[in-house]
Amino acid sequence: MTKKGFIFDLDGVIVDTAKYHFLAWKKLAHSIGVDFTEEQNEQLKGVSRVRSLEKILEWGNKTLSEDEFMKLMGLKNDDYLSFINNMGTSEILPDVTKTLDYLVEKKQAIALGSASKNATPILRKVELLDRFAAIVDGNDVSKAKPDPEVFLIGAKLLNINPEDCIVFEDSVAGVQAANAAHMIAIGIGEAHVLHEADYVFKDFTEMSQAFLEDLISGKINK
Ligand code: B16
Ligand code: MG
Repeated sequence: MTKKGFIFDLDGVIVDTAKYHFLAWKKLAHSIGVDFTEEQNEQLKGVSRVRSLEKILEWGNKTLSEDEFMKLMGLKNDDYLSFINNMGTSEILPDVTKTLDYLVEKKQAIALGSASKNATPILRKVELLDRFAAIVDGNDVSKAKPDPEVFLIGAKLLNINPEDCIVFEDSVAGVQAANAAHMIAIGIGEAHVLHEADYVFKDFTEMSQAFLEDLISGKINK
């Protein structure tokens, strides 16, 4: 049996940090007189920090000097980290730990593939860092999702061919990145939003052990 690589996105798959990004971006937007809604926050899922601020400025018709831009990014991240500091294991999304532990028990290779530059401290806070053989995050990539770079680096670090990797993603850009990497794309969220994924589950409680077993055995492939 060919060894498989399982690559997990972080925000929206393992933990719901979108709510903290929302609070931090809203405070920043208001500080420069720009409105910021939950709908707009949705559009920032899976999007890098730099690109997120660029989008907020576009929506508010604002321009900033390079210095102001960098300063605001720093302030946003400080705010975001103040929420992260209070995170604990109770914030892990349903059945994520069960799924990770099953894959560990089955000796599968597991990596993280996230746009966040705060991935390692978040995984440490929720006590899941030890489940991952490789972490690829916003500090390691030069091209953002939907570019496949983040997942291809993950496959390389796991020493598994991309075609033998399975990606769990909650964002449209992330699903597109998995497809571009020729990996099995499993959407976590709404089927009508993630329609480009090979399979979609509302969350990990809906994913059976038999399905995971079929991924491991290769019965399910791209
Ligand atoms: P940071 P993911 C993404 O994480 C978030 O979905 C996105 O909203 C955020 O802007 C991005 O990380 C960067 O996060 O500011 O912590 O570097 O979904 O790719 O795990
Ligand atoms: Mg995500």
